[in-house]
Amino acid sequence: MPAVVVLGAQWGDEGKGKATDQLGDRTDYVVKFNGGNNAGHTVVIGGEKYALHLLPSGILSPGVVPVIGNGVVIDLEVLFSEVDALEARGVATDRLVVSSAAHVIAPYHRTLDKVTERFLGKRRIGTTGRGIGPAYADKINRVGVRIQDLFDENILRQKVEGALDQKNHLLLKVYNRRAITVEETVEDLLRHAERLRPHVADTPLLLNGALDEGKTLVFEAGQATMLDIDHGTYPFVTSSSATAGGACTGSGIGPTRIDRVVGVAKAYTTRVGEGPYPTELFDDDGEWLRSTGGEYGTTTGRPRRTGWYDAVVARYSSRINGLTDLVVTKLDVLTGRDRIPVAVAYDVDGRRVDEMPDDQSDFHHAKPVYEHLDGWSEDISGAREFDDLPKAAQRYLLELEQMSGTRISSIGVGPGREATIVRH
Ligand code: 2SA
Ligand code: GDP
Ligand code: MG
Repeated sequence: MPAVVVLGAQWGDEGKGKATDQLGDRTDYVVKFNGGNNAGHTVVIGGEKYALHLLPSGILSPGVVPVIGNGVVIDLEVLFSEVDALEARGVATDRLVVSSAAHVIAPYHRTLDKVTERFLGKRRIGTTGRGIGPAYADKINRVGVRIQDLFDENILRQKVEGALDQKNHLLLKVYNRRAITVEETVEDLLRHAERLRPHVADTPLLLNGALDEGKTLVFEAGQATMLDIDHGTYPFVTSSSATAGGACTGSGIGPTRIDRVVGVAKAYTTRVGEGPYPTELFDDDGEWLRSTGGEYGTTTGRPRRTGWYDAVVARYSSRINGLTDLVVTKLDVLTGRDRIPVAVAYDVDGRRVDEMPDDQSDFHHAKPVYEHLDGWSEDISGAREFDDLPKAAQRYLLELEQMSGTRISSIGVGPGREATIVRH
């Protein structure tokens, strides 16, 4: 498996961190290709819990080179506080490689993220407030600051001036906030430049060379398909390409080099932030899923919205990403239910719709059409083979596999590294 993409098949927090970590002992490089410290990936190793944001999950496996690709936006303060926290726990981080073409999150991006959300009021996106959207907006607007700009103060100053021109106008005239100076920004960005320098590289050259040598690379997505800037529930999305195509643009490798695309899906669904969510539960079942599944944001601590599995979303994800495999996580959370509803289609204003509506308004109006599958009551957290699972749990997975259109290659039955059933 030389090049594998691991991505979220729903709205995020499916357990991508654990899925990536599990490939660790067979992997040479783990490459983060989109997003930034909006992400939160939890990995539990030997009872020790690690929450990663900007660092690729590969940082926890000693033999793996963790790479932050050009598609990521980097908050340097967060990067080094994560590095320091891991070092303090005995995790070596000197192998980290950072793309010279990745963009930087500056303090004004964080400010703008927060004031924009406040300004949007009822129309807010429910962002993580980490400056992600404004940093990507500058990238697309061609006024972004890249990692390589940090190593030439004159260039950096010019870029920051360019970026602040319009922003100060906006901050002063529209948001009634104080202007941000070039000096304070440059000083802030330069604070970590020298520490960063030895980690910076031409990562597309590095990664293509590694593929030429037959090394194994895992491309780890932040967020998920339904939060993708192009294919998600726009405008309630993040600002980057979280789908399989993003692995190419965000790391500088061609699509012909990718061998497998693994979608990670929970055995139910969750969503953080605003936006449509057909199977969302507002009743005791929703609260039960939240408390049993521990569904609180890894980055912000926000309670996650919860709902039943949505096979329409899963089929859409399979299609958009060209999934070769599905990893179903958190099956253990569903233990103890008599019957488990699964959405197989939608009712949109009285019409049955079997595939993801192309029209966003239709998706906002979509009501789930449920099939009810049998549940199980046995503790499944110790299952390590498919046959160890109760028959009803096996049937639940086989139904999901059929409805979702992709083979289920692995199943999560607990947060720990070992709590996994590998099928293929
Ligand atoms: P942003 O900050 O601009 O990326 O927010 C835009 C939308 O993307 C959602 N988003 C996320 N959804 C799920 N998990 C994420 N990471 C954290 C986690 C979230 C947290 O692992 O739990 O701690 O709250 C993540 N990051 C961004 C976000 O909710 C908006 O809907
Ligand atoms: P990511 O953003 O996709 O990496 O997911 P998060 O780390 O934000 O959220 C997933 C949560 O589920 C974490 O707390 C994981 O430790 C936990 N988790 C992952 N797989 C399983 C599983 O199979 N069972 C249970 N009970 N928890 C899991
Ligand atoms: Mg997460």
